[in-house]
Amino acid sequence: MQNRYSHIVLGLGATGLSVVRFLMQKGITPLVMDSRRQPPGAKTLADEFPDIELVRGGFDCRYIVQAQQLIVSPGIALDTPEVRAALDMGIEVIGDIELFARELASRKPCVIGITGSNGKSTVTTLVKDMLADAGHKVVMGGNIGTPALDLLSQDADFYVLELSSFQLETTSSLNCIAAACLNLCEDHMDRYSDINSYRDAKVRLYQQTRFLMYNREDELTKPDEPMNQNSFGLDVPESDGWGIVDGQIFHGTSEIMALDNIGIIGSHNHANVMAAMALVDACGVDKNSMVNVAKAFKGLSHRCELVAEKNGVYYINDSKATNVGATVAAIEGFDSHLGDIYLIAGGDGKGADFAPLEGVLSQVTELITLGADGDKIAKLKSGTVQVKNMKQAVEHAAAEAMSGDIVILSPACASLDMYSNFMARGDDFTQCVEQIADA
Ligand code: UMA
Ligand code: ADP
Repeated sequence: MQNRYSHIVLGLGATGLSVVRFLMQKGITPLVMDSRRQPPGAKTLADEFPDIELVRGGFDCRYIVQAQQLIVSPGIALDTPEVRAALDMGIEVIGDIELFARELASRKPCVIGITGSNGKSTVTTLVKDMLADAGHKVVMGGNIGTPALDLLSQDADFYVLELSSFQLETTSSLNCIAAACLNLCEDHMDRYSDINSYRDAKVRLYQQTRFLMYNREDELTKPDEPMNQNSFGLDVPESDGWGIVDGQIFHGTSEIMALDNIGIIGSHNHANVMAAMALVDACGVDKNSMVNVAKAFKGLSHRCELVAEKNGVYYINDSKATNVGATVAAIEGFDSHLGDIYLIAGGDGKGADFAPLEGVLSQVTELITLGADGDKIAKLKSGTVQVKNMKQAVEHAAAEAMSGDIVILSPACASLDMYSNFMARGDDFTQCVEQIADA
C-alpha cells in the first residue's frame, strides 16, 4: 500500500462528489471511500476524475490512520468505528460545510444558516426569494439539495444554507450574518442517543453566527447563554420580537402584514414566514420585499401540497413529513376543517417515539398505516387500517371519504423502507390519486 493521501473523502453521494471537485480545484488529490458496494457517485467520479482511487464496501483504516484530514459526508455517523479511531488519533475530521466556511473566511459575513427539525427548506427558500426580490445576488443550498461547495462557483452577495444536524456536527467555523433554529422535536433517533444530543448538534450553529433567531414557543431552541438574539412566535411579541397581534404579523410595534395575505397556509407556515422575515431584516432587506414574497410564495412540493380534488375530496401530499412534529403540525393546521380527515402514515420511524402523535389522532377520522413502522403508529388509534402499499392506502381512503373530506399523506416517518426518497413517495401518492375514478 502506498500512502500518498493527506485527504480522505468518506462517502460518495452528492456531498462526497462536491468535496472531491473542491479539493481537485485546490490541487489536492484525495482518496475516496464509501461503505456501500455501489456508491451513487461512483460513475460520475470515474467520468470526471478517472485517476482518483475509490475504496468501496468499507473504510480502510490503513489509509485513514495516515491521513491529515478526513472529510466525512453527513450520512456517516461520527461514531462509525473508523471515524472514531481517526478522532482518537487526533486526525482532523470535518465536513463539507466546514470546508465551505473556511473558503469564505476572508469575506465579510454573507452566509445565512437555517436549522431546526421542520420548516428548514420552506424558510431557506423564502429567505432566498426575499433577498432576490430586494435585488441581491443569492444562491441557496446545503441540506436542501445542492451541496454547499458546489455553490462557490457562483458569484453571490448571499449564500443561504439549510443545515442539518449531521452537517453541523462537523462544522465549527461558519461565520453567519444571521441564523435561525426553527424548532426542535425528536428526529434521527437512530443516530442520536436522545433529543439532547440531537439538540447539541443543532445548537453548534449558535456559536457560528452574529445574530440568532430562535422560536420563543419552543424552549429547546433558546440559546443557553445570552447572545445577539431575537425571537419569533405565534404569540404577541415582546420588545422588538416578531409575533402576531390580531391576525397581523408585527415586528415589535411595527405592523408588517395580515396573515390572510400570506400565500402558504397553516400556523406553522406563519411561523416560517416570520423567521424568514427576521433573517432578511438582519441583512437590511426592506419590508416591501418581505411582504411581496410572503404573498407570492405558494409552498414547496410534498409539503402539505394540495395535489387533487376528486369527487369533492381534497388529496394532500405531505410526504416531507418525515418526523412526528411535521405530522402534528399538518393535522393541527386543519383544526378548523369541518369534514373528515383520513391520514395515511408510516414508514421508517428512525427510532422515534410516536406517542406525541396521539393527541392529534383524535382529530383524524381514520388512520391508514403502511411501511416498516406502520404497526407502531396503528397501535395509537383503534380501528386503524393497515395496508401493504400506497395504492391500497389511497384506494381505501377514497372509498370511505365523502365530498368535503381530506385525505392526507403525512407519514411521520422517513420513506427509505419503501422508496428511494420522500419525493418518490409523494409522487406515488399523487399517481395513485390520479387513478381514482371520477364518480
Ligand atoms: N452512506 C453509506 N455509506 C457511506 C456514505 C453514505 O451507507 O459511506 C449512506 C448514509 O447512511 C445515507 C446515504 O448513504 O443513508 C446518503 O448519505 P450521504 O452522506 O452520501 O448523502 P449525500 O448524497 O451526500 O446527501 C447529503 C444529505 N443526506 C444526508 O444527510 C443523509 C442530503 O440531505 C443533502 O441534500 C446533500 O447531502 C447535500 O447537502 C438529504 C437528507 O435526507 C435530503 N437529509 C437529512 C434530513 O433532511 O432529514 C439530514
Ligand atoms: P425541513 O427542510 O426541515 O424538512 P420543510 O419545509 O421541507 O422542512 O417541511 C417538512 C415538513 O415539515 C412538511 O411536512 C411541512 O409541512 C412541515 N413543516 C414545515 N414547517 C414547519 C414548522 N414550522 N413546524 C412544524 N412542521 C413544519
